[in-house]
Amino acid sequence: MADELIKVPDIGGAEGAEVVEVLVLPGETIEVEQSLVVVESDKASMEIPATVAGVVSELRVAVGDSVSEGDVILELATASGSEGAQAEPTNADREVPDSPLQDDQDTVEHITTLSAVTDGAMLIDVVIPDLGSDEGADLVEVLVPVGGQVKEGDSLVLLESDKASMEVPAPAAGTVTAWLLEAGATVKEGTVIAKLAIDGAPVASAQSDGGASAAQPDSQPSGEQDHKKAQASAVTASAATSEKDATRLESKAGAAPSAPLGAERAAESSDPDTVYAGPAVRKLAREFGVTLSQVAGTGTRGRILKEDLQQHIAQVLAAVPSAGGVAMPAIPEQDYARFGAIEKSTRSRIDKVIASHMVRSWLNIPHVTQFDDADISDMERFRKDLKNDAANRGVRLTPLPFILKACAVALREHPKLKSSLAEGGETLVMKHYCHIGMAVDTPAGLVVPVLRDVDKKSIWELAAETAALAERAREKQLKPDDMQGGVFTVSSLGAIGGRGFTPIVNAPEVAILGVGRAAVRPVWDGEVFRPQTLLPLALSYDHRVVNGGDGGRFLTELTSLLGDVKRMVM
Ligand code: CAO
Repeated sequence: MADELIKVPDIGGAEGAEVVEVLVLPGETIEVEQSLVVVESDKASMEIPATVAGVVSELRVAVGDSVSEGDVILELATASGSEGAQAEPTNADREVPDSPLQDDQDTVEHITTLSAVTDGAMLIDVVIPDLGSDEGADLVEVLVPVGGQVKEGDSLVLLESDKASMEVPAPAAGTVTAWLLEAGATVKEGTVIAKLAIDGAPVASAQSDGGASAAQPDSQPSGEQDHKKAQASAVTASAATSEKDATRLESKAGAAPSAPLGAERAAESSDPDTVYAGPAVRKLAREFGVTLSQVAGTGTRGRILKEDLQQHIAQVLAAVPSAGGVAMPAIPEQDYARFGAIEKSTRSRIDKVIASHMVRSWLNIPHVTQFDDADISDMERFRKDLKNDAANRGVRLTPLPFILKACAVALREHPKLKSSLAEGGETLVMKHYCHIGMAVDTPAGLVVPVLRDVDKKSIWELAAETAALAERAREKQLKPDDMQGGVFTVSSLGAIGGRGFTPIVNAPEVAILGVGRAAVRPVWDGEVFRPQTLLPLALSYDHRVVNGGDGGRFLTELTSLLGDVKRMVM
């Protein structure tokens, strides 16, 4: 081990640049080129990177300090000085060994020794207790910053495993002097996570007034004064940084599925100073009027990158309705494992495409759904009479081809229901063809192949074609062309069951028919109840194009056609 001083490099001749952020903590393992502090001058703002890898043994600057070229930023314990320094994994990247940081025993000892020798403090290790399993747990949130004072039993960190979430209490009252791990690390029973200077023992930050933020280095003996000043300011810097760190950990946890506590705090925090982001990002956020606490950071330890901000702005813009209204609030993520066993699977491409298509239709189209029952008693008798004929032709004759044919005829009479809006709603496109989409339930998800020229085809042709298209859909044999060009959609859940549902219009179409399960029901004919086979129908339409009168007339026409199938061929 050797100590290396990291100094302010040439920062463009700027004298007295201000330290606006300290990005590392004492005890933290850092890589070559990792940003250590951010400084800002009249002329520029820049992040100062590490020239060697190692463990931060002492911070020499704090937020608000003024620095110039050559000033020492921090002291780094390196493996063998700068020549031998290699990029080491960060804590977040490192798999924590069974025994507390076994692989880094030297490092831990070094940190302990440094603290003990320089402060003369009585430091104890904060160790992960028995977790009730050998699996280990994720450290999801650090609840106390460096310099933070705790009472015995106060929670220090939040852990989460597959089975449980738990807080680790302070083993004694005292001051947290260093965190050895950070959020994202995996811990097991025995892992040392922090150093605690127990009450009554002197620590740099506690010696003056017991607080990390009000150290009074002037009261120290003169021989130690400079060092203590640096030490006190280092702890102050750590505390300031760590408050940010705690906040960004909270923000990160808020974004993660597993920390409602953090989520609440992140939502409450609107103080831009407690957010972990560089000056360039802050400037950009100011320009766009973005509250940085609402942006999820994907940089090291949750640092907000320029790309995060750009993505946030893009998402906000996408969520803003085109005319007035409010942005749609996101549904908060949940950690379902907290309530019981769960299993996750990746959604199929079809599922994801359909989901986004549904959201688009649902959000863009003012939906109205109208219901009616068609008396298909005659149609069902006719269909059953044709059973043998169908078997001879090798087709299965279900109600669907009749429904499709009836729709084609009704659409001919009511063409508005097969139109589409164009040019931002300025134009209505009327179509002189009648291709109808048919929703098919497949193991891979919902698909909607399109039958061409339904108005020109016979019931037999439609029966053969629906069966063939449904089979190709289930075999994943459909081509993109098979699913394009529809003017109207029929979604039949009749074989599956249910009396009715409100289908979502398949944009840019303006109407869709939902078909429920037919059943024989008693219907009053003015003198007696007669049994009728009733087919429940639900017509959803885009109210920008189709009004209630149009919808009602179309549905009446449709039920009438299904009630008297001879009319379909007229
Ligand atoms: N009422 C009562 N029985 C019905 C019926 C209805 N509305 N519709 C169909 N049936 C009967 C059929 O007559 C057939 O019985 P028989 O063989 O005794 O005649 C049986 O149910 C099975 O029919 P099917 O499902 O094989 O054929 P279909 O032509 O009715 O439907 C298809 C084909 C592809 C539309 C259908 O299989 C399907 O996938 N439907 C689901 C559509 C869907 O998921 N929509 C929801 C979209 S929104 O999430």
